[in-house]
Amino acid sequence: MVNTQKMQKTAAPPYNVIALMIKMQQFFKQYFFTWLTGYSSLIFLLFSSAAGAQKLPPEKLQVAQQIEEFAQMMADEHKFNAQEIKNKLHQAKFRQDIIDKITRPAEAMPWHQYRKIWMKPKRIQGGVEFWLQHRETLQKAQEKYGVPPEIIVSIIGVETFFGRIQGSYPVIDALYTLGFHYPKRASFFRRELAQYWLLAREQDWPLDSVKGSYAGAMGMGQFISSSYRAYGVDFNQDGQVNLFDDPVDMIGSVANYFHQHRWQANGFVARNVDLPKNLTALVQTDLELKLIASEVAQDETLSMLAENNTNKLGVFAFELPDNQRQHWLVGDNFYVITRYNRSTLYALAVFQLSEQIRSAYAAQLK
Ligand SMILES: [Ca+2]
Repeated sequence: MVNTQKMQKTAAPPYNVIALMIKMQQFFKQYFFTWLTGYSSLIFLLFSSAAGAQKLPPEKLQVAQQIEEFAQMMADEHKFNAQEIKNKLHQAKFRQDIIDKITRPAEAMPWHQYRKIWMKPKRIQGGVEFWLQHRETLQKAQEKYGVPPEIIVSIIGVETFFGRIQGSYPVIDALYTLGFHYPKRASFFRRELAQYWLLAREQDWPLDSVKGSYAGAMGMGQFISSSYRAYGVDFNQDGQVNLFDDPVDMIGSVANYFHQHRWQANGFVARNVDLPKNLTALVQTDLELKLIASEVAQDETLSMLAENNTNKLGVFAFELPDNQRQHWLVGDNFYVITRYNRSTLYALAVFQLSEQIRSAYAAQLK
């Protein structure tokens, strides 16, 4: 299920001493007025040289302090051994390439470039083969969760090319890097790190050996730890939730994820529209859909946009070459796809790929 290759161990600095120094500094800060903190820092420095500890630059000291707090929280809230958590985190590797990747996601591309990554004959054909191979499971998932096969197949196709590319970053390194060295989203990734620890304990995984994406997403459907715990299902009922190399569990889990995020069976997803000039003000940029479908249907000007199988509607613009734009009217189910990855580009790519896979599948059956 998971790669059990051992991580290379590196010698850990004397972090116990650092932890003690941080505690001392916190103690001084707590019990003296602000003007005294200068003295506490002096005492801290004296103590650190007396203890023979390495002098750490401020950012490293801050990370050490955050690790200390994280380990303590894991001990208090989830009964882990704080020292073991600290040891693991001090052995985890910071990876600059992860920071580089998260600051330049594919979703920042213009639509016409982004679309090309996914709409390839190989991926469409791969989807048809995956569908044929797992026809019964996909049918079972649709019956239970109301999510059609083409959407499940498309998600697994976009995420990992049907399980073939699942990511090569140790999850612990990814979540450590983003949780302690990427302030913009540190609290999110530290929460995921806590979830990862809980998940590894539940699944009895060796913590160091699980691999995934640069953002710590795992398996065929690239579930982050909290999603794995909340939405992963043992769809083949063998006693394990295996989203790494068990397509049956993966299909059930993707369907369950969509179902829990309120996918409507046979509901409207998206349609390309020629938006009249007087309606361009409807184009929205944030993901929450703005238009109430029942009101749209009653309005004379808007009624051209009406769709029955949805509660809400939204209009998004997508960039084409030469500064051209394409407009898409979307419904609740489109919004549900953005719960998997919060991007309209992602949702439209998944939808368009699902349509292509569906027609190619139907053509192959003839
Ligand atoms: Ca299973």
